[in-house]
Amino acid sequence: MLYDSIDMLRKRHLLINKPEIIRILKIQDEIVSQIRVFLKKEGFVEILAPIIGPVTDPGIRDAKQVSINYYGTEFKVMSSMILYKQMMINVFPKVFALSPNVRLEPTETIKTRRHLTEFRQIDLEVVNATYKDLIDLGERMLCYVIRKIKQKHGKELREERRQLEVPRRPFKRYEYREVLEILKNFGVNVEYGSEIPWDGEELLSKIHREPFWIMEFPVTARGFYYLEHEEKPGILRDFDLLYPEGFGEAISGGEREYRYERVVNRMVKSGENVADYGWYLEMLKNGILPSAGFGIGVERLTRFICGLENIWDAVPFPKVAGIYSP
Ligand code: ASN
Repeated sequence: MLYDSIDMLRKRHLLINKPEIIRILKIQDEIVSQIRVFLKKEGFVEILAPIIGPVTDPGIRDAKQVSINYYGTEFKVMSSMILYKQMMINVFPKVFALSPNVRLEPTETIKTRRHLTEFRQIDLEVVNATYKDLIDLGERMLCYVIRKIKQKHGKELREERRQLEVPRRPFKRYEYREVLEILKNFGVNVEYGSEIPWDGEELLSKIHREPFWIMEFPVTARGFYYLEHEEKPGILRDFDLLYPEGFGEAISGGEREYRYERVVNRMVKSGENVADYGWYLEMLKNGILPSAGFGIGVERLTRFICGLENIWDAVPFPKVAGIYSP
């Protein structure tokens, strides 16, 4: 909307009080408030998200983690708080946090218009839940928020020229292997076992009018913390939600591996240095209940609800790969 060049993106801070940006930020305030209302009604407890720690989520595709010097020891800035929210499940049966994350994405992600290097997710976790329970929760949460935004900000959505419908439930559910077949029919070949590339995700998103799930990714495509199917070895009990109309990935989550030996095994297989995860493994050894959870990106949800071309309009001070900005 406001950008015809990267130079304009560099000067984005000077555009912060444009009516278009104000309108988006008002809607965003309501999105976050309504997610909190929804989760409170569901019995969730809000916890404070960690920002730094000895390790962070390694399952961030081609992005790089950020290290800082913490009194002479290497610490990481959170790429996601997955390891922490899983551990909080022994304290509260349902937890969530508005969690800030940093991921140094490759510079070509500027072209996807949906990647930020600093972003926030609503990260949540539920004790003794299955991935299908979480799929159900994600659908209800998304429909609730969209309904509320339509009620409270219909005027602003019209000003954005955004036609937004509350999606019909249940959303379509594909298994990963089915999605590979669909992509093949469009001439996109994805090797079984690898992540679906960004352009593949965008294509899938563009051919849908409603949000849809991709479930059961292969173990080689994801982080060590997802639970493997007992009856389908090599396949995870996990999922992504994709927005329609080309907006792409919305949610990522699944059931957790919570058994100490199996986690160590998976870490070794995925090339992690087990010694780095001391605190996490200590807690697992003491016994952690089974759980499932997901994260939903706040800026991406704002982009989808407002129908924005670029994710960087969905945050007051955007950080985009390779761009120096406040
Ligand atoms: N949010 C994801 C989860 O809950 C983790 C992530 O952000 N990579 O499983």
